[in-house]
Amino acid sequence: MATPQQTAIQQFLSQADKAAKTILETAQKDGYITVFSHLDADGVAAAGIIGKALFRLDARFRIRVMQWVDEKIINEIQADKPQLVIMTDFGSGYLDLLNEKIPNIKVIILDHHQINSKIANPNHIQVNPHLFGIDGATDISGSGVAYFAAKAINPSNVDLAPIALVGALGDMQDKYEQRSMHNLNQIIVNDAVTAGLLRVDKDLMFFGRETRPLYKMIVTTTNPFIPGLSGQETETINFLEDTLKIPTKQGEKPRSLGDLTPEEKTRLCSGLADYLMSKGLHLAVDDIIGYVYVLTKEEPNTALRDGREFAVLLNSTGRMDRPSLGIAICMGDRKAALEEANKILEDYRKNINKYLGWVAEKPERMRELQNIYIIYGENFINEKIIGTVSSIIVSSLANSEKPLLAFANIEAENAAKFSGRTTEAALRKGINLGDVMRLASEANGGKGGGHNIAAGAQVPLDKVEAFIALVDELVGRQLKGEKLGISNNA
Ligand SMILES: [Mn+2]
Repeated sequence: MATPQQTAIQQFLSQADKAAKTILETAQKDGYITVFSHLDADGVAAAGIIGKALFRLDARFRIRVMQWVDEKIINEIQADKPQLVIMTDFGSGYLDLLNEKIPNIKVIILDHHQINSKIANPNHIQVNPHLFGIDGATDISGSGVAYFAAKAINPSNVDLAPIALVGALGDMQDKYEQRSMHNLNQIIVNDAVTAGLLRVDKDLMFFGRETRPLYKMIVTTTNPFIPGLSGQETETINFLEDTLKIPTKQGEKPRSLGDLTPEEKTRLCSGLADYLMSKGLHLAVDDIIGYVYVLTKEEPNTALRDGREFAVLLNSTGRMDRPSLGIAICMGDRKAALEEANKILEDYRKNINKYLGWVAEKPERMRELQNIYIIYGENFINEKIIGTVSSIIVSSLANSEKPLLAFANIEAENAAKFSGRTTEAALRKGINLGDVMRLASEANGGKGGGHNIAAGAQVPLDKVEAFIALVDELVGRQLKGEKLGISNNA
């Protein structure tokens, strides 16, 4: 007997098969295919996976990356009349719009976001885990859905499994025990390991294991914050070199965590555990250890070697208006594309630091309301980076029950873009930010939605204050245990 989970997976895979057949038929008839994808790490990875699969089919196609499905995309589709449109990492939130504007165009939607419609148009084939009761917030990402479609097109596309994993890491789906993956994501991990492209290790969870000097990684860690070492360069180097006898350099070159021998790693782990204990910290060593995903065919000491660093690199290309670089890397380009992407990543980090400094500078830039925090990014913060800024700031509010919203203006569209993040504490209280953002934006002439933990919305500029007030009220009602309307979580 199949378990309910196995049955759901089977149904999901046969839906991916259906999408694959349509893609194959279109390519065989030499039809023109337009791919639209979302501009975050997951969306860029999804576009790379589908791009590679189409390239291998010798199909005629082009890829466009954007923030959301809107009238501009629809107008473009109506003008170009491609034989097939593929949407990756978005689309399921726009079924009504597609049905209203382009009911006769073939569209394949490879998405993991909540589904907002009950309309079934046979021209619009949707592959989405929510259709089968699989959690799209944690168990598969947009690039994962694209991967299963690509694998159904041709089993040789399993070599794209590491890219699908990178997308899932970009969407922070490593939410299971010790940052492991689950369900469909675990199948992707297994595929990648079996193909000899991935190694899953248990290791220290500090970010930057391949590209950052070991001592720097410890100096800059804020999660966990290690008193006496975090922020203290000399102390950290002494701790590593003298106490633990771990050289921090090889010749002139600083060593990264990825460069350590297994013995040195064991020494580092137990050394850190002893150190934390001596400081009276209740942090178990298990709290700083988790699964890391090593892309074994990538060069050591590059961002592509570690799944999480790879995701940050892809995200930066999307956010900095260079998604084609990220897509090229996912499709196999290295050398020049990688060099260029590293520069983009550097600029991206500078931008984020600039924004974080700006928010901290004046209290009115981050305001505390009854039930939420709100960052007034207005014309200062780039709307494409607003989500990253709210993710970083919300991580410092972990014990607060108030979700965080941030917004930036998009003057050209006379609108404001909101990005919302829920804290762990708020999540435990039953906050579903996706519902809140959808209801509050629709009541104010905008649109929005997303997951319980992360959501977005766009509203007209003159409705910003009304929208904020309604979000504050709706969150307050959820905190009191009220269910809001009907959830779209199909
Ligand atoms: Mn996604």
